[in-house]
Amino acid sequence: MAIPESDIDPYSDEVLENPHPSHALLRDLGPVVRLSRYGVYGIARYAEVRAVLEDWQSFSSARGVGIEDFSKVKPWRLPSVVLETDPPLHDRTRGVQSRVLSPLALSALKEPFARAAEDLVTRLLDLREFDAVPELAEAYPLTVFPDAMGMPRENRRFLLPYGDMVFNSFGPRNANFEAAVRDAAPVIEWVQAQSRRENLAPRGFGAEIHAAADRGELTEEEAPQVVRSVLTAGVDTTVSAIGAMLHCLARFPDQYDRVRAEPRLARNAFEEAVRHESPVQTFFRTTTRPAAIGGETIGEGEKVLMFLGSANRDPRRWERPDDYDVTRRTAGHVGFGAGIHACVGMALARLEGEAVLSALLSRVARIEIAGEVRRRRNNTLRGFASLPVRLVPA
Ligand code: OVM
Repeated sequence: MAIPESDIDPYSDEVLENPHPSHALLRDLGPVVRLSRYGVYGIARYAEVRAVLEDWQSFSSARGVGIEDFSKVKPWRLPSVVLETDPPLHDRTRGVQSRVLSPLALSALKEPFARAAEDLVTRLLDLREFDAVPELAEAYPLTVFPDAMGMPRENRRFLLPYGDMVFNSFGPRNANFEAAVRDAAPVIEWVQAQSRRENLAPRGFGAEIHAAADRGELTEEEAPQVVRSVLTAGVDTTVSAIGAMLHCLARFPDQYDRVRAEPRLARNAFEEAVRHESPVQTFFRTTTRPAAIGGETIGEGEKVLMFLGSANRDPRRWERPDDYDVTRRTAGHVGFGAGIHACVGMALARLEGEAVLSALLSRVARIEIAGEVRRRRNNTLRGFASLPVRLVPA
């Protein structure tokens, strides 16, 4: 058997706008496909994506989780000491984040997050019709997340262009990347500065990460890098996930009714939105040795592109994969990844998603699309540039 080839360009405007037809083609070609445009392998089926995520020994992150191989091309920014590492370094840095962001550590945030969501929904009900991207999907994380980090009030919006740039950088150096770098240039220094101890409040995730350095768990140099990692990964992702949830609930009104009838489903409704949309669409690994994928073997030093969004809609794994179903058993989806690099902030993301939806349920009878929905173009993140909605009061 030979590994099939495809000239599909996952980073073309057309595919980024609507990746689903290309994902289906890639899945049907085989368990692993050579993507001829970029000289990398692509994996679009659920079983193989999951297997690669769970085998860090063969599929390394230390040579970058974007298209560039750090052993061949100098990384364009200081590599993340969490995302772009393997054990043992990864386990030490990740361990600090993991304790700071654990479900138990976050339980104190449930109340303030709920209150912030209720306040926001009160204001949005006054507006009635608005663009849900800036007014809700961005507004909510941009309030609660920097508060929880211990950041000052000023310039919080700077986190958005920074994240946009980094998530673009995992793909090729195309027009999306170039534009994002231009937009983010003025905020890069600010983000670095926010990661330093003296700019973080004495209580919050930032201070807790720096405290780990006092205990010898991180070096003084690593601590701000571990904070930077959280700042980079913590906003654009939840913006996209909350946007996806609103889009789903507006397009599947019976599902919104279902959650209203049983508010305990709010958590799963958010989770299902993460599966359905897969805000983080792709990440790469690099093979450390010849590695088997679905019966084929690829050599050492190859870049492997995992299509998380495709895995999450693979009909080999999911029934009616394109339906948004708030009662679906979502366990096993790879929207947050899997294995040692699985999203360390997922409990925080879930808390945000659940708080937003719970606040909507009691006051809003229906969410309607009220204008032209426009997708945002990013090499890694799937989200919206604009999502006009109308809230029908309960
Ligand atoms: C990091 C980082 C950046 C972007 C995404 C991410 C999804 C992590 O700097 O560690 O995880």
